[in-house]
Amino acid sequence: MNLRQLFDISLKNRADQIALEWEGREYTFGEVDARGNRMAHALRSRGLAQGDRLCVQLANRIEMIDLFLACVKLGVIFVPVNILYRERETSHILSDAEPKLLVTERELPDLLSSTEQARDFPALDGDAPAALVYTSGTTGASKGAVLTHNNFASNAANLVACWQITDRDRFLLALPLFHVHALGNGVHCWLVSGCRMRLLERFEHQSATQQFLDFKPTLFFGVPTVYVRLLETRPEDARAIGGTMRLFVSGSAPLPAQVLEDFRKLFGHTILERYGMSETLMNISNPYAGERRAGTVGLPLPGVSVRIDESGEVWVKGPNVCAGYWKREDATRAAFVDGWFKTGDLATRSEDGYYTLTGRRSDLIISGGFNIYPREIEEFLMEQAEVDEAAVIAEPHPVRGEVPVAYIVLSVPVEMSELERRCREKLASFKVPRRFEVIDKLPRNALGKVQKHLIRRAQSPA
Ligand code: MLC
Repeated sequence: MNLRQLFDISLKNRADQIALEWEGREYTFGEVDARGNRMAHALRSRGLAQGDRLCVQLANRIEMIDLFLACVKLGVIFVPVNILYRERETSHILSDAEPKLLVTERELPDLLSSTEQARDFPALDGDAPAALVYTSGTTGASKGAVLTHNNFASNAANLVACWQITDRDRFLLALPLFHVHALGNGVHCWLVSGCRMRLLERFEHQSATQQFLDFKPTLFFGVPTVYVRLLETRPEDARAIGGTMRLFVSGSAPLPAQVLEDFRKLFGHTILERYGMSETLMNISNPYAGERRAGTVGLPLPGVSVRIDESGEVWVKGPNVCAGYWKREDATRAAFVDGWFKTGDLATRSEDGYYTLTGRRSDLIISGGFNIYPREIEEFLMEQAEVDEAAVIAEPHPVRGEVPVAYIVLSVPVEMSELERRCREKLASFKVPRRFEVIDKLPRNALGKVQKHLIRRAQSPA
């Protein structure tokens, strides 16, 4: 079954039920379907057909859902692009994905004029690619993980079953739709379960309490930074929110055990932590009914095989794992062995099967749930005439989990504020180093490889 047929469970069978709340308006599943059909015809009239790519760089809005549904219906490959990306970051994705069309706010008015609604779409195999999600390895340039209809379908079926999501749920979604957390988990669970979703443009901690009290959701997905922010909620509001809530889920970065504990005291709910990644969607999850164990990510989801190799690295295999990297056979070969995908994450498993993530093989930094590849920032810094060498490392941060800090060796003096200004101009805001520290030289091993752990040790107080 492809995603179009899977989504029809709600789009056709629940046509008169309220599906979506967006900017104070309610839309039925029938209306959501009709919007998707109209958008599909608009894309088709621009020449997009099965297998073509559509890049979309938009903040959360109903048209983002229209575009995703249109792609699913046509078999066009959806390529979401982070709205915080600057031209330097976007241009790589555009040249790699070679889309027929890039949709930003500018292109939208034109696409919304279609009135054609016929559901005359091509037959599609479940193995057809549904999305390319760009993610970097240890190299600076990002690669497109090819996620198929079957990948998304198996992921959604798993989450709906394991987290007991039904059409009685009220789901508040405030995460960005350009990532798999909101798209692969959020939008798919909504359309498969037929629940009611209120979509927000973004999570704003100043207005979050009001959104919860007003919508009275039963279901919420967040990254740890969101839960840290929610700890600022007034106790009486937290009790009211907890009273109508059924399930809080956390993922995309490790949830500190203390946050889980403080959240439980305030809201009366134990956050359910799970583990996934762009290439694999969801792999491991704490149980809905069993023990949600603090500091662990729980047990493998149905159909997902997990093993830990001698070096402690996690490998996964299952219907959720992507088909490979777009046009990158070398990277695909490096990441897969006999159908097993090498995650780059390190973990241990308890006697009773709970997995605990203990670290990462790469020096990936996760800030507020956004992935940062130090190599990309280092390369940018080294392009600056005054900078000889640069190493970017993670520093713990109470709200964002981690933030990037740059250690640089200069050939000519330069103001740090000037370096920061240049970073801000060319890199997404979450990648801009919080601090720049000038050092004499980077510690290297005999092979010339930078020893980042030594910088960290030299900088941390004894
Ligand atoms: C963050 N910013 C945004 C934004 N999110 N800007 C526009 N739209 C968004 N959606 C920018 C802000 O402008 C600001 O930039 C900076 O980020 C911090 O914002 P803040 O207002 O201080 O927010 P804060 O309370 O710290 O919360 C940020 C956040 C956001 C947690 C809401 O970081 C976020 O939505 N993160 C979710 C990322 C995510 O969905 N990851 C999933 C990856 S998928 P400036 O310039 O002022 O610094 C994956 C697989 C898996 O990993 O397993 O899920």
